[in-house]
Amino acid sequence: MTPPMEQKYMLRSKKGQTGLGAGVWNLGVGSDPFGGPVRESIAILDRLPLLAEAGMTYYEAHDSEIPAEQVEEAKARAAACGISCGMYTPSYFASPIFKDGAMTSNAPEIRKLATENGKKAIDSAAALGASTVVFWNGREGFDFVLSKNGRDVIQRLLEGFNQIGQYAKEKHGDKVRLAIEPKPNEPRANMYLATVGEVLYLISRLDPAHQHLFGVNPETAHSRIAGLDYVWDVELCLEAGKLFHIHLNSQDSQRYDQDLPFGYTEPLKDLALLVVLQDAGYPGIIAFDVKAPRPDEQKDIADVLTVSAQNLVWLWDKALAVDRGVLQSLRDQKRNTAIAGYLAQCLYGR
Ligand code: 3MF
Ligand code: MG
Repeated sequence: MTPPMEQKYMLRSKKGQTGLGAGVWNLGVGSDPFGGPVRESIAILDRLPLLAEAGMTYYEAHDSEIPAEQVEEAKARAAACGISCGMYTPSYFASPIFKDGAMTSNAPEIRKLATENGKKAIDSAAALGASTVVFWNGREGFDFVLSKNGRDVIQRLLEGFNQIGQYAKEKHGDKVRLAIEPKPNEPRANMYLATVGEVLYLISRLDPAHQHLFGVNPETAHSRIAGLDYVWDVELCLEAGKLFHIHLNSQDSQRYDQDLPFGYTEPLKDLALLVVLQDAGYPGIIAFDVKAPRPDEQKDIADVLTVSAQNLVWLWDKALAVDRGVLQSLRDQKRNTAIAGYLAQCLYGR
């Protein structure tokens, strides 16, 4: 299953970028809230060749993983193994300073720091050659109602993202785009920007001068944790012209965030998702946000990526073979159940 060295997974007949991406954080030490590391930590830049060997074309990293001072070194290391930075992102969750939020903190100095980190991340992304900066809502949220004024929170988010958008536009033109990633809970009991719909609403309120720079990074597991359908969430982004990036994984029911390999829990819906992406001609990078499971051995740490990539490539080819004429004709005949059957035939049939 593992592709030979240098061989990258590519999506056939895809518009735009055909290679796959994954986060350096995907290859972690296996810790969870109940137990510390079970594997030796691999230095961040040493993870780049592992991603390349797993068939990735792009890597993704947080500012806490590859800080501004390491950008040149990261570029050289990535070039040496034939991958490049597809997405860069400020961490609004790791540092204790953001324990009660970043842009939505009640403390003005924390909000200022969050905005500054966002601007710095845009510069680092540009230096790394990444065209997308993702803003995950991280610790933006509340565990207790009334601990923040929700109406102020919207104003703070608008203020922060407007400053960041203006900076991106002035400094880099349209080169770096900004994608907000929603999540409904974890690490907070309740998170602001919980869903794709909320993110699109926020974007609609941003200054029109740089609103076009903002889009969405929907993640499979995050929609499913919210009890929402991921295919529809992606369709919503596409209709709005706001699908700027994508984080694929899978999620075993509506519980804590698992970051399981793509294609594992709901392959039929994943097939439908790929039909939607193909029909929309989505040109961006398809990236995985998965987590090497705690029981996996160090030597097998990249299995989570090769399993995801193999599932994606297989499903992508099956999606190309889905006869759109058959789908349309079943829709015309009002045979909704038969559509589910046709998809199953494309997935499991001979
Ligand atoms: C958490 C996530 C994050 C974001 C990342 C990129 C650690 O559930 O999905 O991964 O994807 O911070 O902004
Ligand atoms: Mg993610």
